Amino acid sequence: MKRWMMLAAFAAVLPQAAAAQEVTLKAVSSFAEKTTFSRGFETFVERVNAAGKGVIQINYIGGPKAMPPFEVGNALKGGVVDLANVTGAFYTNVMPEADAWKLTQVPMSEIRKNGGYDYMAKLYAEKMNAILLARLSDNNPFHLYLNKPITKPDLTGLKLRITPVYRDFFQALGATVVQTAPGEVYTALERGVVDGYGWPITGIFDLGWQEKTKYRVDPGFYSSEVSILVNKTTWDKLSDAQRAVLLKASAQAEAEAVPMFTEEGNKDTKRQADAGIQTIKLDGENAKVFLDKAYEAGWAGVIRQSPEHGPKLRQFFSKPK
Ligand code: 173
Repeated sequence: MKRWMMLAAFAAVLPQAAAAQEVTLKAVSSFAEKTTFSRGFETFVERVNAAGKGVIQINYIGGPKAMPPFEVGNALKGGVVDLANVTGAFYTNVMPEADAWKLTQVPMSEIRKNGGYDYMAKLYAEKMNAILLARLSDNNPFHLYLNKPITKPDLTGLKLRITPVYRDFFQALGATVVQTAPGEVYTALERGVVDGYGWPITGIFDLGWQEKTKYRVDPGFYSSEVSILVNKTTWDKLSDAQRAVLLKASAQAEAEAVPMFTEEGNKDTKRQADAGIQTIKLDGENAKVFLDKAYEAGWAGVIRQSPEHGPKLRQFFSKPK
């Protein structure tokens, strides 16, 4: 009898024992390894691997050499990878609403409180089988970089490299657009295939684009979003202890995003000037038209792609009136 009871007790704890074993998650970045928009994620991986010994580990397979950026969303959804460092613009095929993150005018800390995060979380679960763990870039405006000058918010006659981030805005100002992954920008500039490109204030030095860039247009617009996503099936299987390691490193990473990108933005602004990139500063009424058009065309694009959710997201993400 005693023996039987001992066996039963063992059987009862067995599932927990199995769950308590170390698990290894596979991770990919949609930006090149060790560049501006991968660094926050790579720090996250290091921290998880240090804190998670015997509990949870991350196997980081790398950047676009491991997987093309525009395929990362589908790979995460299908569980080909468990974790991804990726921006919404790269997986609009899976979840068009994710591109709306670029339009946030309030910080993530506020969106986590005002219901915006919860609203998006439902869409991530339903459309992508995913959870957004942490936003790693914020307070990081995009800019238009050019090799031909402009004097007003009119891009007629210019051919520009884009992703979904810039498509509606640049087209609304009259540009012709061509979508490429970041890895193809240098060659497109070198061959004169494009007259310019959209990119945040930070990171143009990572792939040498300063060599092929004459002008940056100010003001910047929007706020770049790159986030850590986890596959929800993977997440649901983790133990509380395993989740705790990921959650702690996620909270730390998100808290660091704004101060880090504010500092990096200041540094790269100066570095661009030092590299001879001239600023085309639209001012007064021209700047206002440029920015108004950016948000108007941006939201129109999101709402066109998602008439059901776009207007709700606009309420959560916009500056309170
Ligand atoms: O490739 C891009 O221009 C892009 O969409 C993006 C988004 C966030 C950060 C950096 C680039």
